[in-house]
Amino acid sequence: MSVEKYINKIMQSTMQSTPGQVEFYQAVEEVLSSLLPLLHAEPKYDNLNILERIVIPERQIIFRVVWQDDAGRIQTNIGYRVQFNSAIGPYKGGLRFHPSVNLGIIKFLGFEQIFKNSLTGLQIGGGKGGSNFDPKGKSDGEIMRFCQSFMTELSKHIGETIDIPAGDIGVGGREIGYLFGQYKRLTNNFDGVLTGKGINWGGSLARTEATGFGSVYFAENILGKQNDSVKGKIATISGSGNVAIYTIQKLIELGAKPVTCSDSRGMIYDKNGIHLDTLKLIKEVNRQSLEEYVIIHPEATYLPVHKYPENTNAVWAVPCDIAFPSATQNELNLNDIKNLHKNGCKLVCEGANMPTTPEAVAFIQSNKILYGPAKAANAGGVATSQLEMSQNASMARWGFSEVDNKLSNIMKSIFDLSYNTSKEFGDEGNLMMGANIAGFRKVADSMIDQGAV
Ligand code: NDP
Ligand code: 2IT
Repeated sequence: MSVEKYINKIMQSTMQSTPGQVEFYQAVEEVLSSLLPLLHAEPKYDNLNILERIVIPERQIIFRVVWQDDAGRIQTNIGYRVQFNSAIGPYKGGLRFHPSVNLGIIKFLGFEQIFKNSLTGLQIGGGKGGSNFDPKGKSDGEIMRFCQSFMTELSKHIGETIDIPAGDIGVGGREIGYLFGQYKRLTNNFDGVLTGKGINWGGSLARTEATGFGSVYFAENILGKQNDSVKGKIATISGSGNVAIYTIQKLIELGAKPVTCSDSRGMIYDKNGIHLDTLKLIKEVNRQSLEEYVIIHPEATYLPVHKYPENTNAVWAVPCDIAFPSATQNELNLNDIKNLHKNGCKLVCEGANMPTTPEAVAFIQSNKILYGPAKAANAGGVATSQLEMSQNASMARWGFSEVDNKLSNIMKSIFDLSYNTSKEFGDEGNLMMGANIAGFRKVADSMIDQGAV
């Protein structure tokens, strides 16, 4: 059977055995199709059935999460932890709390995490979890009771050398605190079992900033190869959460001008540059809608989602040199990339996981737009999580600049690895192909070393 037919067979059997998981199929299809040059060169992955194995999680845990709201009513959610691959280290990956969460979404994120974690060069396997719980509009007490109930089950499946969850959409420092408190109460252990912990109780400096900072460091590496940099560039950013905020901060620090941010209700365009303090106040302190921004800065404009032109994300219609999708999956489609291209955008660097639709990725590649694929560009977050684990295990504590320097070096080595791998397989500069092959090869070779498990 040809390699192309083999991949097609795996896609078919994945769709048959796990129906309805569209985001998962999208992630698998992207990885498998970019492995073609490797599979042609190396028959061992095919002969040893590595692809069949790698698309099936080692274990997936689905559980009921029951908690009581402030009115005394019993509420029920579904909890997930998908332990996808432990060939190169303990399962590692975030938890997402969002009403859209289902098994297919957690599996897509867990699958991406395998290769992302491999690219960091650190000993971490791939996993992901979460719940369809919606933190919006909940009181602190409700968030705490939900987190305690969620951890009551999750605690049976995790451990500092087994599986180490962290944050993702809807899970930040507050939620990690409640989850850690309950884990400690249940197990009587002060383990580094979660990352993204508070600085007073085992967290690492620079973990909060790491994904956004790392994404901008990755963009600097891409632009550096063209003797260019982010300095002086107009940047558009989607999202206004952890990744977006620290992407904006680093862009400002390096002399770029970020002019947009967004949330699920609308977007801000501030042609003078986003005011970081205002953004942090609205989102990190007050947890408000972005609409508040124009009350403080009336020169900026706010556009609600219902006024976006049909089938477009208005963030990507704003003229820019560089774009950082940093909210969620499939938030940048073919119309959006055409808008970006028309307006002269030269780089798309993915802070979010799988933010660009397959049609838009194809457009990026055929129009030679520079591209930082998510599993490389946003790997700074999980890499710094591993630096937190490392500090916990050795009872050490590193300063901010020490961690930030390590992060910057890791992002450079991910860029170099992806770039050199693209060159090795005959498509120099195709970082998506380079990242997928390099991430896959290390995991697949480790699976081969460890036998039929
Ligand atoms: P946050 O919860 O801090 O922020 C998410 C942001 O995206 C919010 O502004 C949110 O708006 C917006 N958003 C979420 N879902 C949607 C949606 N369906 N439509 C429109 N806007 C949406 O999450 P993070 O910043 O941590 O995560 C952002 C992305 O980065 C995700 O794809 C995540 O997987 C990825 N990522 C995160 C890492 C991390 O370390 N945190 C590491 C690597 C990747 P609103 O508040 O209105 O919902
Ligand atoms: O998608 C991701 O890489 C994350 N949400 C961070 C995971 C982690 O373990 O720090």
